[in-house]
Amino acid sequence: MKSAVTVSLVEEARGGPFVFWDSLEVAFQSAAHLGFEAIEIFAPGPSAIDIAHVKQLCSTYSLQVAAFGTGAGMVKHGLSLTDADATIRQKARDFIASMIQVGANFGAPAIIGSMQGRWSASVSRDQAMGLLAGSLRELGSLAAEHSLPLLYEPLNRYETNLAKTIAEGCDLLREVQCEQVKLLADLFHMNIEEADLSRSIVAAGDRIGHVHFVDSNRRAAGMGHIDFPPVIQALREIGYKGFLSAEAFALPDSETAARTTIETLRRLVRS
Ligand code: LER
Ligand code: MN
Repeated sequence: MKSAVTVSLVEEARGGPFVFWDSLEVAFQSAAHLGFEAIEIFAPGPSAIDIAHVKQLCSTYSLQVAAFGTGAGMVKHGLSLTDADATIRQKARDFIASMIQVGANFGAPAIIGSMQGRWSASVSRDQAMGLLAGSLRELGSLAAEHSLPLLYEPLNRYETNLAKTIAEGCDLLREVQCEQVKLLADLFHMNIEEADLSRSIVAAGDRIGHVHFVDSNRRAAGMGHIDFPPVIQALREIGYKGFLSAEAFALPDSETAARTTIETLRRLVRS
């Protein structure tokens, strides 16, 4: 398992669950100094990523890009894959497709979290699940062309009413029928929705492709009450080799949140 830490470049998301905020340079420098292996980038959109510059940072600081978040499509532009309006759904797919193409420069997958949207009075649950499955299939094939996974993230009940648990995510992936699409297990959302974090991870097995590593209160791992050893044990049991990526509030500040995460990780991986 590899360590990663998030950076947000999206001003509209300020105060959200990202560790670094101020610039890519600061995030890369601090992450490298603390001993992280990768950075996960939450960017305003494809054009906000200067590919040559990010490649230069990766090489200067010997860091990988773990993944690219696509939630800015929702936060900045109000796009979602399950919107009632077909034009908005198409723009949502185009936005994610261009983030997949940006990620391909770094071998980094795109994450579909808040861009999944929700069902509503104008789009029934069945319709929304069908639209989501279709988009995941289409975008999963694009990711496959770049030999990348595509990460789908179940979210807690306050953020979506589509797939909220890892098991519901697995049901959805069975319908999608595209091996490229993997689940993102965010421990904060799981702490709200799952009966047992470790059992859910073991049941999903190799469907899990990424982990948002964070505590119960969405602060850095070690600042809340998740019992991490059984979670790490479950990930070992399924042979998980991907990233444990710190998607947590910058509390009390970015540096402390990042340091606490890496210290918790080292303790867990050593034991
Ligand atoms: C949103 O709550 C979240 O966890 C993000 O990773 C989704 O884009
Ligand atoms: Mn997350």
